Amino acid sequence: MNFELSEEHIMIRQAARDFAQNELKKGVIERDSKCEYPEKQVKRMAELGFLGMTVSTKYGGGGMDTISYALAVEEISKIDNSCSVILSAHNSLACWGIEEYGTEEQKEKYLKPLAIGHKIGAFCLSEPESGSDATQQKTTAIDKGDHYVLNGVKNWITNGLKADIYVVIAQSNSDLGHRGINAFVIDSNTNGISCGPKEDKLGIRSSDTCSVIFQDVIVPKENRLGPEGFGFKYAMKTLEGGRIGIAAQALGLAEGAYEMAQEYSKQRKTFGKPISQHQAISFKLAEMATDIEAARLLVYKSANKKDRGESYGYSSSMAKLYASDMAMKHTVEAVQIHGGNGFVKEYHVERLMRDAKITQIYEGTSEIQKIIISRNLLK
Ligand code: COS
Repeated sequence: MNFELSEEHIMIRQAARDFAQNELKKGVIERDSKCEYPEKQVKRMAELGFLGMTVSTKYGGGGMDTISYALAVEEISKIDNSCSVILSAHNSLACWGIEEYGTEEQKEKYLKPLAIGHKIGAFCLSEPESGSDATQQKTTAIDKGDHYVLNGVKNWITNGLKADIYVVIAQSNSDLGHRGINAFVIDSNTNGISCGPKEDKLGIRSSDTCSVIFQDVIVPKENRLGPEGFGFKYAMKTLEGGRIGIAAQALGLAEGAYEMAQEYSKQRKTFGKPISQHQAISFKLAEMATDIEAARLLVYKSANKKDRGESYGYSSSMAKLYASDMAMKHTVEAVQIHGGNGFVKEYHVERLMRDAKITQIYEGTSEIQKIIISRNLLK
């Protein structure tokens, strides 16, 4: 068993750390306040190769492993969780499934521009009445011979407004339940597709999250991903990997908050000494550091399982459950350590606390992760 990162992993982590420190930090508070999409920063992520980092080199991607991806998400999340979720949704939710299940033609047409970051991808699964219970898809994709016609509304779509390419999950035959569901890859400018307004969110405020509406959208048969009726499994497999990205995000933002709290506690004095010298604070820091380390091991372990071709759904759910609950708990503590300063935007930790909440919700709530983990234990 080897717990050390390779030279290459260390280099990737450093590149992501430098990018986050030098190019994301400046302006992050303002972008968050104004819900301003990080247009320039996303372009830079494309130039630096982060956007298609997990896509194989055959299709123009970086050909990097899941550990590298987790490290990049972790580092970027210390500073800017809107950028890290854009990166994570693009890689895990859009690119991965197209590469895994798409035809050569679909990969040529859709994956290649995603891999080089010329186009942005989004994953359209959730609906107003189908979030945790993803089998209950109300969006329909009716088979009309050589094409399908899609109608319905998707909710909470990360990259919804900016995406050029959507992966869409829809029901084609409700008599078959989840076995009637299909997955499609669709240009976002196809006739009949429109977006709702950008959501005004508690956290990750500068990423664009919106509804996507499909009205009599004609989708050729060749745009179906995988065989007929494979859509639900396509979505579940996609989320298994997506959860590694969200777990890495939670890990990174907890680390970001911890580093700020540690630094602050060494500067701030009360009762004649730095607050880090009071056990009330040093014990908090000790707990934070220990929980962060535990989350890191879970995140890297699930990424490593994926890289080794082992089954990783159970492991990625554990990583996401632990890392996201840990991130929520410890970002609250980081604000507490900052006292009144923690409550103002200038000190960044309140933003990380707000951002942490979504990691317990998207790509399956903590409760959903417990369902997945307990089913695995009890089967
Ligand atoms: N990989 C592949 N197939 C899977 C799978 C997985 N991880 N999980 C379930 N399936 C398959 C099952 O094998 C079953 O197929 P068959 O009937 O052909 O055997 C089918 O999917 C239905 O499985 P199951 O009965 O277990 O589904 P449930 O509806 O009971 O619930 C959970 C499964 C809760 C795990 C699933 O609905 C889930 O993950 N929901 C959360 C969705 C989510 O994260 N939403 C937020 C989206 S943000 S993008």
